[in-house]
Amino acid sequence: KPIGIFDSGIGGTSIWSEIHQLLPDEKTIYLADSKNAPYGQKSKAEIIALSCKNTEFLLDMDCKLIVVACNTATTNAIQELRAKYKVPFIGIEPAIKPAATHSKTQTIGILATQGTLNSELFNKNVEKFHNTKIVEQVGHGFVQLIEKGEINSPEMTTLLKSYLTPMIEANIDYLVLGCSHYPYLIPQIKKILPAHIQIIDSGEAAARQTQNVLKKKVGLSNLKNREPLFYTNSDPKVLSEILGNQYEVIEKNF
Ligand code: DGN
Repeated sequence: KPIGIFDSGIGGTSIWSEIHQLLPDEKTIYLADSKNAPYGQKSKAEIIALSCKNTEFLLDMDCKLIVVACNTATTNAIQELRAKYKVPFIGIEPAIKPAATHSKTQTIGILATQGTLNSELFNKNVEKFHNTKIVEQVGHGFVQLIEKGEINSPEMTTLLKSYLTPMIEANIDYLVLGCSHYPYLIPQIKKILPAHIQIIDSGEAAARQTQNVLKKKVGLSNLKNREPLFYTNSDPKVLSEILGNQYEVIEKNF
């Protein structure tokens, strides 16, 4: 059976690619709910409803495990998803722990959506690291630009500079990317941040956790056809481009 992966758009492909690299024998189905992106400013109830809709689409395709490749959906809806459906769910959360543990300046920066930074799950996690100063910044505008394929636009550079400059001034030595869209901005971010500031995202950890759960609970794949499938309810071109135009993208109204 396949692994199902969804995000409020194309950003979760950053998580998909880590999973695909670590588990090349697994068949994956990726669902981009770009029509409803961004989830970042939606209410908790709306995020739960959309996450259920995405999950049901993937369950109809017989997925054995679901990866919620979206911090906003994880921090707002994963408890409800786990309570409602029988399959295991892997979520992604901002990697505060490794950043706070390794920070020498005891100051770290986090970029995420409003929905993630406001969530109870995120705030409970942050409370554990009260010795670390956490400079929070909502990535207003990032998801919309990435969904339009404008990763390297001058507008993006301006936004990045305005969000990162106060973090540099606050003396952060780790920057946590708390949204699955943001790893696509790493080359741009590296041009702005001084070299000693480390950037952390959650992709690799999510892939390792997926592997563990498959081994312990669900079982590894024995499918012959492992070609990944990609679905979107918006313009397939943008999803196709972010995947390096290597895969066919299926447009479906869901
Ligand atoms: N990719 C989503 C996340 O990780 O939070 C955010 C996208 C959005 O809908 N704002």
